[in-house]
Amino acid sequence: MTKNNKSVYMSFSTDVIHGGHTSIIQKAAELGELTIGMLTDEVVASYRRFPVLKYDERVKIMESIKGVSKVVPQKTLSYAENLRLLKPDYVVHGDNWVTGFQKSIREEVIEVLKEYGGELIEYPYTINEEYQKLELSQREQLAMPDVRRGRLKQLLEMKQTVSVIEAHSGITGLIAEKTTVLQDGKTYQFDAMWCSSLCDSTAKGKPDIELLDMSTRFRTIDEIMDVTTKPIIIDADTGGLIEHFVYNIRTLERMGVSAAIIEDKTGLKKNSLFGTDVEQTQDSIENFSAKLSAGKAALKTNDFFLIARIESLILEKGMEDALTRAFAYVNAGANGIMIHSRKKDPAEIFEFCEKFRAKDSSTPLVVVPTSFNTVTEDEFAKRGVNIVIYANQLTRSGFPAMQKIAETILTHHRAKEADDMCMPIKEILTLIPEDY
Ligand code: SPV
Ligand code: MG
Repeated sequence: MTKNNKSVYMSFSTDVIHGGHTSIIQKAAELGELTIGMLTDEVVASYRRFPVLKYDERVKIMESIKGVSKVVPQKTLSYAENLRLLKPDYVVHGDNWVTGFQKSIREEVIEVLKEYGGELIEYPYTINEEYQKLELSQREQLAMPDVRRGRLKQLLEMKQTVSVIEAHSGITGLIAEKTTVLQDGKTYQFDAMWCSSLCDSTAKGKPDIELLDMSTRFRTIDEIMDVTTKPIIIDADTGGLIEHFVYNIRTLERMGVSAAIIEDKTGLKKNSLFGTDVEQTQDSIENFSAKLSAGKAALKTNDFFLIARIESLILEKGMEDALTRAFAYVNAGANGIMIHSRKKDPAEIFEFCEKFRAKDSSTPLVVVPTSFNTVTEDEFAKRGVNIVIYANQLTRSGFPAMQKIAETILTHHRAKEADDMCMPIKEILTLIPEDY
C-alpha cells in the first residue's frame, strides 16, 4: 500500500504503449496503489481489433511500467466483476468515454463505484495524431499475409466458437470488420469473413455454378483484404480439378487466406440449398480424399486450414454416409469438417456433431446455419461446433433494399420518396475514413 492507503484501478487493452498511456498511469499512481485490469485477447478482439501482442506479453510490458503495482486479467469490457472484487477507491480513465461506444460501460462503472463509495476520476483526453498513426500501423501489420493467415488458428485456440460473416466486396468487408455490438457489458464482433461462392457470383450477376474463375475469386479476396484485417475463409466450391487445385490452394495461402472449404461434389456444381431439386453428383470418397491429400501436400505453412465439406445430408445419402466420409476426409488430411444441411430443423446437424465428436474430439467442425437458423452460437458450441458461418445474409439484405429504392424512384419519377430510405449523403461521404 502507498502512504495514503488508497487503491486505484485502470483498464488497458493496448499493445503499443505510448506517452499518453504512461502519463495517465503516472497520474493514477499518484492517487494510490495502482492495479491494471488487462483486457484478455478475446475481449480486445471482440471490440477493437485482434491484439498484435498476446495477453501475456501485454501484461509483462505493463508490469514493467513505473507506477504499476499489479496487473490482473479483465475478462469483459465491463469493469463490474473486477471492481466488486477489488473495491478500488478510484477508477481512472480518460474523458473520451463520456460519449460514444463505451458510454454505457462508464455508466456501469459509476453505478458499481456507488455500491461501496468509490470514485471515478477522469482526465482530459487529447487526440494525438502520432498515436493514431501508431494504431494504424498495427492494423496494417494485422493485414499482412503472414500475420493474417495464422489468425484463424489462433482464434480457434482462443474461442469456443468462431463466428464468420460473408463478405463479397470492400464495403461488405468493412461491415464485417467493424460492426460491433455492446450487450450486457460484453462486446461482439465477427471474427472472420467468408468469401462465399454464392455471394461472389451474385454480386457479379452470375449463377452459383462454379462459373467465376479462380482469378476472379482472387480479385474479390484482394479487394476485401485491401481494406480489412480479419481472417478470410474461402468457399472454394469443389476445388475443381486436382491438377488445378494444387496451384490455387498455394496462391490462396500466399495471399494470406486462412482456410479453404471444398465440397465433395463433382461435375457441374449447383448451390447446395437446391438440394435434390436439381441434379448434383457427389464425388467418391477416394477421389475427394485424393484431392484433399494433394491440397495438403501443396501447402507451405501449418497455418492454412483445408476443410472438407460433406454434402451427404444435402443429397439425402444418410447420416452413416456423412460420418464415413467425415472420418475418411480427416484421415486424408482435412483440417476441419463442414457438415451442411438444408433442413430448418437442426436435428440432423446435431446428430452428426454428436456422432462425430464421439470419435473425434479435436478436428474443428463448421456449420452454415442458413436453414437451421434458430440455433444460437452457444448451442452450437455445446455440441462441439467450432466455426459458425453466416454465409449470405449481407447479400440477401443488401440487394432487396436496392431493388426497393429502384422501384420507388420509378414509381414517383423522382428520388424524394426514396431519400428517407437512403443513407444521408454526408454519412456516405464519411463512411469510409481516409485511413480506415
Ligand atoms: C455459399 O455461401 O456459397 C455456400 C453455402 O456454399 S450454401 O449457399 O449454403 O451452399
Ligand atoms: Mg458456395
